[in-house]
Amino acid sequence: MAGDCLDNSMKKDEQLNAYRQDNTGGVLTTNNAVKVTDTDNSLRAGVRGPTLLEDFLFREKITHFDHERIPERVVHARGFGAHGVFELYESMSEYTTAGFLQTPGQKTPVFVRFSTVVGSRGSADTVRDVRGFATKFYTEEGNFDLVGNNIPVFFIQDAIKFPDVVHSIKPEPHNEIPQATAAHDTFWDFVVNTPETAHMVMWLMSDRALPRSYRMMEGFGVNTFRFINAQGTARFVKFHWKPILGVHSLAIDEAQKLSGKDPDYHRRDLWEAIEQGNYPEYEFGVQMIDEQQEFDFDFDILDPTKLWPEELVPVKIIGKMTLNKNVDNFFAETEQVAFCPANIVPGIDFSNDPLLQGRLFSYEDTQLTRLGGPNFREIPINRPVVPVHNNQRDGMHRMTIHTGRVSYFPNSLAQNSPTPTSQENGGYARYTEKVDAHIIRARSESFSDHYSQAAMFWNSLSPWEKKHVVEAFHYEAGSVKDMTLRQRVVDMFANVSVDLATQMAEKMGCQPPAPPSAKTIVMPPSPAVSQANKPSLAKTRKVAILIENGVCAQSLQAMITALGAAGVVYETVAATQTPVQTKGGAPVTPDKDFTTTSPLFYDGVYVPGGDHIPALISHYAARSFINEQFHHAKTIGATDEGVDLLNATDCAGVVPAPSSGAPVVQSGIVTGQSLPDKQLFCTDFISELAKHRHWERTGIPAPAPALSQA
Ligand code: HDE
Repeated sequence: MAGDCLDNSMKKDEQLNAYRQDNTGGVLTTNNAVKVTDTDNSLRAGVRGPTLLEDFLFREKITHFDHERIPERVVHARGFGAHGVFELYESMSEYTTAGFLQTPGQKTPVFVRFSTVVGSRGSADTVRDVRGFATKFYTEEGNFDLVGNNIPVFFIQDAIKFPDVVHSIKPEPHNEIPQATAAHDTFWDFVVNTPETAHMVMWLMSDRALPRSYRMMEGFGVNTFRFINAQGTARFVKFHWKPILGVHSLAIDEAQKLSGKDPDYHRRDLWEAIEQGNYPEYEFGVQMIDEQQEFDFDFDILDPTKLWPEELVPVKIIGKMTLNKNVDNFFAETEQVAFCPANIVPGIDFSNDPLLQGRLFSYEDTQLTRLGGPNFREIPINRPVVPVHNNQRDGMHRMTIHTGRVSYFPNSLAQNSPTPTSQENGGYARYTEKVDAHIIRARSESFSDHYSQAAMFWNSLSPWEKKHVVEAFHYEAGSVKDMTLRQRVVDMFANVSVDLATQMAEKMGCQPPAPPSAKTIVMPPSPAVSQANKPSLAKTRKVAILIENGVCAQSLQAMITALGAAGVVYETVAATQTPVQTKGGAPVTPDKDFTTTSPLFYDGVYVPGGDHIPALISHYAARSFINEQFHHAKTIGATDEGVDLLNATDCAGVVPAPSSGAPVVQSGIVTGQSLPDKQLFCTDFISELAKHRHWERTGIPAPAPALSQA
């Protein structure tokens, strides 16, 4: 029995079962369940005559279609969701009474929706943007929504400014251009006039805003919440998700090209990983600060433009979330899911973080319009897994049929039920925080330092991360047409780093930055903010193997076996999809050809030796494949004659001379010649692949691939 309570992982799935419908094998009917004889021809007066208004089959089909769309989310419109389970590692009963955080091993079903913020529903996945990371925990005490982002801070300190920041970054209103990007005047106009944006803009210009995969990004609750324990003791808390695969990003050029080659790149990546059983995993962590320590820091712990450096306030890892099931229906689940930071459970509470306070109002408000009325919590994906009893009634799309005549409280006719309960019996009670203040429209002085943490972020980055930040400013702020604004961007970011601003000025055609004007404090670097310090694994990476007639079967097979054993996904790629004759083995049907795939879709490429290399060298698409992999800093491997292909590309001069004894590795390029132990080569290739990218190689924009210049 106790074991049953611990494992609620399937409870949401079982609940959804009641709503799932498989039409396979069914007879076509109307929504009234009347069987349909013909769904291809309207009812008309004579085969060439007018269509009749009485045709209810036609009317129903068209009317439903006409109303298939609902308003997209005003922000975070483009997203992708998946089901999963959260498992607790250790009891948090010392800190919170939240039921799902009590017993080690306890499992809670979850639904997660990842998103971009700015783009509309049909925009591309790989744009430079913040990513939403929203999780609904279906707990035994009701739904707890952790509606976070992949960046730990936010642009503004007060929610009343949210419409302003969003209007500035969305496409400009007169012509609705540009889509899904900050690279235009209105955004930077807002930034230079709103210094509190500085820290978040630094993160937005960093590689964090170009994730390689939803599986490889951190999540942050951003706002400060509270944990409350059974004794009523409160602690401030921030929530974190840490991906097991580490935090990794795309190159700028790669991300921009991917937007065209595969606008669904992140969706597809997540969908395929789950279908393949490569379930994405994220550890759940909390940072906690005692109420007595509220004022012990150089920053205000309620200010959402500040993070709590992990070196000062360690992240305590308390559980793990595994995403293990794709949705059955995108609209019913991912589009209709409604998250809200106000959805909390006993043991978790809000703080006076002014951004959080405003968010508590906005989500439900926007959902009333988006989901058509006050009953959206009855939509299957939004329903709690525990019963709901109250006196709320009626409204658009009400599903529940309440029996009885009592819909008010207090009452005698139903013995005062449904009845409120005490906190001891699991009732939610707000932390009895003392508030003694004057009503005022003003910001706390403790929120006025906008640059110290922005500088800390910059100072904590590795050299290649800094280089990418400069390149990002170059593209994003360098796209601003108004030169006065551009100069103001340069001058503003001199408050973060004069070195950064000087590099920006050179690239953006501006004057050297004005001396910093803001007062800052020097904070020690925080290694935790740098992606260079995160785990990096080969597992679930994707590799292309270039083949043609004459490819060495032994080398090909050795690599395929090694990649499979390391959990690396691979595809063979050739000029066409006609089976390829191998040297010394059976024919192989290529998984993809140069037209149906792109080097952008792979983390690495391997070129086995064999008699096929002259054919590959003569094929522009094959050379271009290697060039793109090279310029996007990806792992490249070649054995025997395969090395000749590398030397016929931009890699020439950087390719390590292959040795017959052991593989040679240089800047992520691995070569080997007639190796008796092919496993040795594969091991080196895979360990280079695990490094994600070899950024020291980037800087030269990759040439655009042409497909058929033989
Ligand atoms: Fe949101 N945000 N937000 N936000 N937000 C919405 O709610 C809002 C903020 C976040 O996958 C909207 O249902 C205000 C911070 C995510 O469905 C809206 C402020 C963080 C999602 C809204 C913020 C977020 C939203 C639009 C105060 C990270 C997508 C559609 C400045 C902690 C959830 C909707 C999903 C969505 C308001 C700031 C995360 C308009 C007023 C900070 C992940 O209600």
